[in-house]
Amino acid sequence: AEIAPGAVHLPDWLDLDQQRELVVACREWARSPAGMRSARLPSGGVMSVRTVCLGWHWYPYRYSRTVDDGDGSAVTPFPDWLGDLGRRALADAYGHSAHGYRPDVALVNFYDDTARMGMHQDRDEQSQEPVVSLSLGDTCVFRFGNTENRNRPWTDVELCSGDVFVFGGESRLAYHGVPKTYRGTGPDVGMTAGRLNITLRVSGMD
Ligand code: MD5
Ligand code: FE
Repeated sequence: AEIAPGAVHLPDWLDLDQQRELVVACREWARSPAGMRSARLPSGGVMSVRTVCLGWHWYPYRYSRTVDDGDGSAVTPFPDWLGDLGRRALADAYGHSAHGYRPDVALVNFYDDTARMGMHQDRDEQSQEPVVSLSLGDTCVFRFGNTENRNRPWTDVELCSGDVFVFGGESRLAYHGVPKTYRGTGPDVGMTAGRLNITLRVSGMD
């Protein structure tokens, strides 16, 4: 379903085996030296979401090759198979080949049922290429806003385990957030609780 120009929701795109394999991979990435961590904002606040990055390390509001806001360890590599998955998702969302799409960053976000992500734009990438979002575990409310400001109008969409959402074109710079995650709503994909979101992005850097 196209929610807005360039914003396409593909419910139940990943089968349960693919979801389980991604959960296993996330668990492995979370154990890497760069680990799952709550980013500290310049305001002094700490994000309630916990994040591990692949390819490039994101921290508010830039990318680096090493964990510059932590122990300086190397960033976990971005695996080729994840780029392949992103190209398939993009092709299915837009109905044409995406052979030129080369994501080199993944942000893996973990939400427990108290975590929230406030309305924001993703503008730290030096590329306007689409973002591919994969959801695993508990269902959340994803709030898709407008490109002007963090206020209404917005559209609330429930994202469930296995759903894909692609944000490109006019929607690439829309404000968005995650106001709610519903505890205990996910299928059995190897997580005891919470939601994992994997976003694939093109950093536009070398
Ligand atoms: C999440 N993560 O569910 C979301 C999925 C983040 C973040 O927002 O910054 O880590 S990414 C959703 C997204 C990306 C780029 C553009 C738009 C949405 N959009 O235009 O709505 O953890
Ligand atoms: Fe975002």
